Amino acid sequence: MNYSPNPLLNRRSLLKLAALAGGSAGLATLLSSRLSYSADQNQAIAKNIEAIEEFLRQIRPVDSQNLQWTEYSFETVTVDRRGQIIDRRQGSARSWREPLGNGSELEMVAIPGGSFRRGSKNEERGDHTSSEKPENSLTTAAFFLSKYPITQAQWRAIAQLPKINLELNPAPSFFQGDNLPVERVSWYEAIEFCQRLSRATGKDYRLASESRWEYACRAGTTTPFYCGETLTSERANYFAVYDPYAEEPASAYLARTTPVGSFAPNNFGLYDMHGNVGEWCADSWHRNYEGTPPLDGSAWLDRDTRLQPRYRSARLVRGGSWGDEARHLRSANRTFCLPDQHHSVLGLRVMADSTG
Ligand SMILES: [Ca+2]
Repeated sequence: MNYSPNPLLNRRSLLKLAALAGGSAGLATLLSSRLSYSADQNQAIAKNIEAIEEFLRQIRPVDSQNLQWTEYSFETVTVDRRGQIIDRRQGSARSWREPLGNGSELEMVAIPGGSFRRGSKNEERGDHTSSEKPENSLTTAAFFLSKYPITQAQWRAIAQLPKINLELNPAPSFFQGDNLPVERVSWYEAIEFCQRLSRATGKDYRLASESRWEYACRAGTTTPFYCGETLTSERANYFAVYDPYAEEPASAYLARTTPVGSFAPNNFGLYDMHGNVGEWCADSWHRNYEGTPPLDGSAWLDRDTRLQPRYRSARLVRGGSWGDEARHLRSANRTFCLPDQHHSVLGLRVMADSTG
């Protein structure tokens, strides 16, 4: 990283800073903070939820034959429980680029199809509410996922396009910078982004399903993190000064978002899956994997009637953020926010289906 970290902050100054950023620290405390920046337009779009769910169900695969492919190389690392590097590997991945019109472009990575175990084992620390149980086996077809969370330059390009259902603020983020991830966007606004992007490009873009998100994050690994048994601030942007996950020392805390791609990627060549901003997924929140979750990589869209009515509209958020402790960044970790919530810890990444 070519960034100078802030001096270590204690919990008190963190909370003060996070309050300035629009709420309490991290996704984990977001719900208890009862913060909701509902705008009138969000209320209007909430009435349109059937149309949105239809949009999420209907997805035409992008023809992988008609794309301009490039291959890129990267180094991935594996760490032990102390956060020490025990393995370095050269990886490569294939991607294609979608021009967005203002000089920015969207890079989409080919994610191979495959099977995996979703969820966490009892011996994996951090699943305090058993939301990651029971583990289940899934198989997904190949798909495309954006290499990075959506940046502010990308957001601005799409926000300038004509409205479909909802106005988009071209500069909604608390931390400003073209190459920083966009944040303070609601789930409804993330959907509007996908709708405008799809209309402008003629390709169907969606938010990832949580199952594909986890599959893509794990990239073949079964450890708590794609880089192994724990994290340090050299591996991801998160609240590394508090509550170590394993035996790693406390490390630097930046208290802000970082330019996308600042840390080593996973085996699929995806960056910032752990930390930086949490990422909206398409699915409705279900409090665990009991019931009938789809096992083919598609989004679980029906409502969880076991939840209090207030939370039935909640949507999945994955990957943890700059304000979360390591356990909230685990590949299996699940959390949720209400679909009209905006926060400086919340962004998005986009997915497209593939013909193969
Ligand atoms: Ca992330």
